[in-house]
Amino acid sequence: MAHKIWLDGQIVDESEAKLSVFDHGVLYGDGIFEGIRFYNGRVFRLEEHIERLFDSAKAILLKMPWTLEEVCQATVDTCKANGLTDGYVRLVITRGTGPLGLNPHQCPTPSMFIIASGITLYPEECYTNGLEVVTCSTRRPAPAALSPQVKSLNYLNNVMAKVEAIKAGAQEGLMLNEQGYVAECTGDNIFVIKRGVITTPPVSDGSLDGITRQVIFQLAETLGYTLQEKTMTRYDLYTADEVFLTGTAAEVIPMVKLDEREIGDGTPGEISKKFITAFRELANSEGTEIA
Ligand code: PXG
Repeated sequence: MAHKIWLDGQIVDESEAKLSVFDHGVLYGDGIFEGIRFYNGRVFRLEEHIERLFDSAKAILLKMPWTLEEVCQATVDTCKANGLTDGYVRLVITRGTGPLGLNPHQCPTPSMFIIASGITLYPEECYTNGLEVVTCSTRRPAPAALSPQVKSLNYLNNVMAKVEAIKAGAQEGLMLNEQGYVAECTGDNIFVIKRGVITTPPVSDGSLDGITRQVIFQLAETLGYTLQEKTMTRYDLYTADEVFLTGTAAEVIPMVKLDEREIGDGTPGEISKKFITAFRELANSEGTEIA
């Protein structure tokens, strides 16, 4: 069935949801996005995602013509218009239409569109058997070049890393920062477990401060695990007992191999499994009602 798309205040058919070729989102990747999951008729962590969207807008000097509440409502309305109870909502805000040339001040009106659909990052069996990952030569750009906190429409860096991973026969790629320390995967944050202690790189090492990453911090407290932020090299991953990845699209997924080294015994670890279960329970039990 064709999607119903929220576009600049109206719900339209997918075939009618069109942008100008002069939109700076298309011409320069000048814009931002969010990806949010909804489970059981409820949008998970809606406010957190929309607040991050507004932070991205502020960072790129994009003045939002909608309030936070209006964007939350539009997100819920799009899920409802598509008759979905479970899926993935993708919000995109572009700088809008303007003449050729970088100057964003010549684009008076930003555009927003919202898609409610589904997303599958990895085959279902990877959630039970674990992911195989390779290190990419494509580095995460320095935070001083473009902050990884801005969810911008410039994802080529991550796309190229993903291509490397696929070419190597892996499902996901590990991205290092310019100093060679672990940053994150192409669309997921990373958590490493050694002797019961959970470690994740600080976001200053070049990762997005994922909403799912924050859920893991919360679950670690509930489940009684020590969680620390520490700069890591690949050695820390090769010698870990367990590793798992997190993201809205990815959810929580075990990683069992990196660069041909088995992590732990090469199967998803017990602590990772506890987090996967706890995440699913939480995601299915709270959120903003769609109905
Ligand atoms: N790192 C990067 C670079 C991301 O883009 C995450 C981590 C996880 O963050 P959250 O807040 O989702 O826990 C992301 C998430 C898509 C898509 O097509 C979006 C992401 C990842 C993969 C696909 O919408 N962003």
